[in-house]
Formats: sequence, C-alpha cells, structure tokens
Amino acid sequence: MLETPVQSMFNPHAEAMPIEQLRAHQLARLQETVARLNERVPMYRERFAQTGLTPNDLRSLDDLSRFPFTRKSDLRDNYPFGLLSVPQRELRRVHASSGTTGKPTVVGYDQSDLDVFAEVVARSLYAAGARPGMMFHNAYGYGLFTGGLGLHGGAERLGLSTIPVSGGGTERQVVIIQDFQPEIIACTPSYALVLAEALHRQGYRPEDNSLKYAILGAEPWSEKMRRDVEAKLGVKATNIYGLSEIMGPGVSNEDVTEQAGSYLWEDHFYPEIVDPDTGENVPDGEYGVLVLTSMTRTAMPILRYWTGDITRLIAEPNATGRTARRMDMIRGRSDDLIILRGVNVYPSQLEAVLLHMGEVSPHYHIYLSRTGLMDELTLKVESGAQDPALRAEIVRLVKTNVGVTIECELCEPGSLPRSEGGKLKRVTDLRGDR
Ligand code: DLL
Repeated sequence: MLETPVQSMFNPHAEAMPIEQLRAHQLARLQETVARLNERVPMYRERFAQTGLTPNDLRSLDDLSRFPFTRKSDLRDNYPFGLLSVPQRELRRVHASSGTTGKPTVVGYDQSDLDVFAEVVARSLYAAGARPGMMFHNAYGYGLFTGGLGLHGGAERLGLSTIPVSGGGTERQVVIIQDFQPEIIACTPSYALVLAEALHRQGYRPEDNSLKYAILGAEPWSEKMRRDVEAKLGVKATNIYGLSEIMGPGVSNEDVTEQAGSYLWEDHFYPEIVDPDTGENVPDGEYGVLVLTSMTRTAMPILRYWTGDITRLIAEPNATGRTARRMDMIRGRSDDLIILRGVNVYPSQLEAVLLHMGEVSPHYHIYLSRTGLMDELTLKVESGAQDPALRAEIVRLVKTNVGVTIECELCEPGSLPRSEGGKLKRVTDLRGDR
C-alpha cells in the first residue's frame, strides 16, 4: 500500500513545517546561537569584535553571510575543548575526527545535543525506509568516529532492533546477516560491496538475503555505485551525509521513494553554498562549497563551518511533503582530504609521520588505486636506505597515528615529482569512475 506523505516522515510536524515558519524558526535559532557564541566562546567573541560585528547585526537570514567562517584549523587551534560553550562536566559524549595534522578535531555533546542527534538520525533512517521493529545491522565503526554510535542513537529513538556489529570482520558480518535476518544495513558504500561479494561467495543470491534497505555514506559515492550495491545486495540504497563538526551522520538523508538528493534537516542545520574562491553565497541550484551552521547545538555550536564538500542545494518542490531543501551527492572536495575506506586522511597527516622519522626525505607521493573492491593507498617515499624494516615502521606509524593501513614503497632520492613553482600535486588518484 502506498504511504501518504505524513506517514513517510518520522516527525511530520518538523519535516513539513510551512516554509515561512521554517525561515522564522531558523532566524530565531541563528540569533540565539550567535548570541551564545559571543557570550561564551572567546574565539568567536574575538572574531566578531575584529570584524566589528555584534549579535544584533543578524537581523535577517541574509545577514548570516556577513559573519566569519569556521574552519577545521579553528578546531585544531582550540584543541581539545576550547570551543565549548558549556562547562566540560556537562558533556555526555566526545567524538573526534581526523585533523589536517597529527591531532584529531574534537567535538563535545551535552544531553540536549545527543537528543537532537538521535532525532535527526531517526528521521534519516525513516526516510531511508526503516520502520519501528525492523532489525538493523549497523556496520559503521563504534568509537571516536561518529558513525557507529550516531546511527545507534537514532535507531534506538526510532525503535529499531539494533545489531551493533561495528566495522570489519567481514566473515562474521556475513554470518550475522544470515542468522539474524536484518532488513536494514548501514555502512560505507565501499564496504557494502565487500559484504555483497562475501555473501555471494557463500552462495547467497541478492534476492535470498533479508536486507531491504541500505543507508550509505561517510565517503563519496556515485549513482553508478548505487546501482551496483542495489543489484548485488538486493536493496534500495540511500545516501546519508554528515560530519562530526556539525553533529555526525544524519545532517541529511535521501528519501528512499525518490533517491534524488538528501533532505537537510533545516530546523537544526542551516545550509549555505559558497563560491570556493570568493566565499560569496551562490544561489540554490549552483555548485559550490557547503557551509553549515548548527542552530540547536548547546555544548559546541559551530558557525558557518566550511565543510570543503562540493555540492548544490535543490529547492524544487518534492512529492514527499517535506519543506527542507535537499543537497545533491557530494561531487568533490575543495581541499585535499582523502577518504580511504571511510577513514578521513589528509596528506599532511602522512607528511607529519614522515617528518617525524628523520631517516626519510620529505619527498613523498600518494597513489590511490583500487584492487578488487577496496581502495588502496600507496605512499611512495624517497630514501637512501632501501630498508624493509624502515618501510614496515612507516606503515606501523601511519596505522597508529592516522588509523589507516597503507602500502609503502621506498624509492631512489630524486625520483619523485618536484614542484615546478606552482602547487605540488601530492596525490594521484587511479581509482577511476566510481
Ligand atoms: O563521516 C559522519 C558520517 C558517518 C556520515 C556515517 C555518514 C555516515 P567525519 O568523519 O567528520 O563524519 O567526516 C565528514 O566525510 O565532510 C565529507 O567529506 C565526508 N562524507 C560524509 N558523508 C558523505 C557522503 C562522518 N554521504 C566528511 N558523501 C564530510 C560524500 C561524505 N562524502
């Protein structure tokens, strides 16, 4: 039976809020957030003062563009708790994500933030097809990464029977899928393909397994990959987007009946798209960098966060009854972030490991390739000593400090590309179309 629009939403009151009401709600929440930051967070207070702005200067939504961006480096400079706007003892959870150098960027949540987190993830799961009572295989990593616990909180709010399987251990995951019969799975798109292959090897055809819906994100993927996962896993797949600095997973999610852009939960997160070079706002429909403001966070609100993700906003009416805008699939990055098997890696993190070691030259190059289904990163480093122990040590240090398994090749001094005056390209991506 077809669902009416109201039944297709977890929270119709919020998701189908009339547009004028939504815009008024956003302005009021943004004004509260700016006032809170000005009052409680020294970095923001100083920055507003430097630009001559006060919270009273935010009189319309358009005024937001007069306020400064927040960047990843601001979180790093205030590591770990410098951007909190509540006393540290009010934190109920801490997560972290890769920073551009050795230190991660840390985000804190109080109880109210965790409630909002669960609400937006519940909406996301519902939009993806999940309904109370369904069995949910959560293969996002549990830990400092927001994926596992973030999805988990929303699944409990929605009323799913959650299997907190976490990432890795593919053979065990296959057994659990076969025995527990989950209808929903959440993981990275690349891992969904790995699981599909493993199920196939066990003689399972896509139509034999219990899975119906896959909620995929945390790394860039494409329509081609969606078709692949759907065919090989026998599911309907939707895109889930999010980032730790703003909340975690569930900033936006597609509706499974449309699969045409992810609904941004605009009563909690205010989206802008800006030109990557000028930082000026561009109209809905045009591509640029996604900039997000968390409007209802209390422990650590972030103003105009420069996500670095390139996408566009879709404001056209839709058939689901939701009033929020959608965002398109992420098309690329405005910086050099690499997402390897769901883990964020900046070239500068690898560089920091090398610089620390001494025995290798600072000349390196990163090659990304795909063997079978998994992405591989090969770090080529120049070194006079062709010592296998040195190579193993680099692999070990990268695993410990950056959290990813890489390949390393030592090569002759002078053999890697050098800058010819301009920006040196440090990464060669051989993965082709995804
Ligand atoms: O990856 C949160 C998340 C967990 C999202 C689980 C979805 C599912 P971070 O580790 O802070 O948080 O990484 C955030 O990952 O700025 C994007 O570059 C990328 N990213 C996240 N979701 C998508 C997606 C989580 N659906 C960074 N498509 C973001 C493309 C994505 N890129």
